[in-house]
Amino acid sequence: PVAKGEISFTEFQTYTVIQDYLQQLASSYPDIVTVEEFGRSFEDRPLILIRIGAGAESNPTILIDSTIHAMEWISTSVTTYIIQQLVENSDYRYLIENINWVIIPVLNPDGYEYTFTQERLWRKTRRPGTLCDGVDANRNFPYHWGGNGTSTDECNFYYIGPHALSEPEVVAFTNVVYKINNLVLHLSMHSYGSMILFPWGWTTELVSRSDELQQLGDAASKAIAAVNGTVYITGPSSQLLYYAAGNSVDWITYTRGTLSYTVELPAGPGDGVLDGFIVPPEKILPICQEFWPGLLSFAHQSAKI
Ligand code: ING
Ligand code: ZN
Repeated sequence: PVAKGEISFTEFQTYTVIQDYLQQLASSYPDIVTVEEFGRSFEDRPLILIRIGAGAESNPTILIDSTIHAMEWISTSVTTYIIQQLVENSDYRYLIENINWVIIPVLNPDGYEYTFTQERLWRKTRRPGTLCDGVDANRNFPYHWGGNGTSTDECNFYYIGPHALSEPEVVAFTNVVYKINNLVLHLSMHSYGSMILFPWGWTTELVSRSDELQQLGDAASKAIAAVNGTVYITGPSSQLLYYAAGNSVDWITYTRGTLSYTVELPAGPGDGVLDGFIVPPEKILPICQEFWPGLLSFAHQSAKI
């Protein structure tokens, strides 16, 4: 356990702990940090983002969202670690002087809370259904909604919801995106598979900036591998992983043309399909630390600094 307002990477943290940490950063570093409620979840939890910046409002913006899928706890840890480094490690002052950061550590707080209290491997939102509850919020975006890699069965992992944008978390996220000027990079943090994926999820056709997306992804994965030898493979999600229409990265690429990636962090050690989501606590910090140079590479290249 950590004291109120503090964070640690020796264990996974609840949404309350993360919110308290962000509020603490906002009060300790008021010149560079603001914390904002950008909406409410289905169960009325505050949806929280942190803005970090020490330069011009016109600086390029990098957007990171995490934990749209409840059980992918390592993504919450890595995103919180990124926030900590940007705010509290003065070595990286240049990153906040030259880039504005918008970071959402937990986009699906209802599901996240549920994984701590009821069902460790819950993925979806907590919207009640008839037979089964929850919507896959990463199939609920309004671009090729209901296409390849999705399900209309509410009991399925990849259930698209009653209509596109049915989930308040997705609506709130799209509204954040619409308001960002000069968006140069978006990362959506997931687990698992050690992959850096770019569009499209809905088709295997090539996306328009695919050479650039491949090059930045390869550079990031090289930087990550240099730390402990962990290899992240890079390529289009529909070719490397599976189809996933209606996801956030496809939608941002379509609406903004921004470089946008899904990051699949490393798996836990189990050999079952679902065990991969269970990362032992002692692996949290190494996974965060090895990802950090990858983030630096992405930041330098996308913002040209
Ligand atoms: N993976 C992503 C998913 O939503 C993905 C993979 C994302 C594929 C976006 C294509 C586009 O299924 C996990 N682990 O959730
Ligand atoms: Zn996911």
